[in-house]
Amino acid sequence: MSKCALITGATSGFGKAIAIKFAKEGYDLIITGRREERLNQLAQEIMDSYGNAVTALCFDVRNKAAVTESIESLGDKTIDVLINNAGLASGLDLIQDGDTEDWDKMIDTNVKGLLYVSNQIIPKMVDRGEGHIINIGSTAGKEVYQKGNVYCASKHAVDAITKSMRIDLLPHGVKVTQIAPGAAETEFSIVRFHGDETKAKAAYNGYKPMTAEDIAEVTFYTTTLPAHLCINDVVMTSVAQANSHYIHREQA
Ligand code: NDP
Ligand code: 8X3
Repeated sequence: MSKCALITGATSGFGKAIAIKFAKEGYDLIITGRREERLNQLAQEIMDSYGNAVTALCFDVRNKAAVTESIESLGDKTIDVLINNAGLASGLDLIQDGDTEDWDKMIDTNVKGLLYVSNQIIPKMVDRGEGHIINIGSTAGKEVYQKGNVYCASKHAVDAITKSMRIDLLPHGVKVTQIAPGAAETEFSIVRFHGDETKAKAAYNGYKPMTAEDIAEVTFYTTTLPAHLCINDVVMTSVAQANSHYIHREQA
């Protein structure tokens, strides 16, 4: 029987690339996101191209009741791999200039949303004595940088939650992995800059950033190891980036 992966935030970027990679490798999928048309289109494309079973669940991870209802609708379907990917940066401002609506979005999505989804799925993994949770963190969860304040805090929380999950789930055979990427060109910066495509593009000027497919390859790799092995943490960047502070940009 095919294994099944649930991927949050599959309507673009990493989540979409991860869905396609897992489908190519034979997984059945549950894909989620808020943009229903994109979600259904991806589900259809994957079913047509690879013949996998794909369930599309449209919900906002910030809405606890919607998360519960959507995941309960799956009944007793086994989820072998949960990929907590849905997330965003909203704004890039000094703390004194920050917009509390941006702060709410980031904390509610990146931290509380990840917890709401995990809360629905972890108990079933514990009952089965197996499963794999992969949380998409960030280099922003490893170091803070100017104007990163609340986004960095939310990704430091993902780092801490990942480590805590691994400790709490130790007796239950559930693997817990964090993937912590640096800069990758997706819709991330367009969202961060509230739709300003010029500012978004400038984030990748002068160097070759990672692609969503790079993250998908590495994410999938962490699921390919023998049952007794777990990759705990992957920090991955483009070769032009050392960490949150150092990116080597060629001058135009
Ligand atoms: P994208 O903006 O391309 O994708 C974000 C995905 O998250 C979309 O599918 C979006 O779907 C979903 N999402 C956002 N908010 C919600 C919500 N409230 N409820 C449900 N789904 C939501 O960005 P990336 O693919 O780059 O980002 C994916 C993850 O990777 C994020 O957690 C991000 O913080 C992290 N990351 C990104 C890096 C980068 O440089 N790109 C580097 C390191 C980490 P929809 O809008 O349809 O709901
Ligand atoms: C996204 C990478 O450097 O914009 O998590 O924080 S960065």
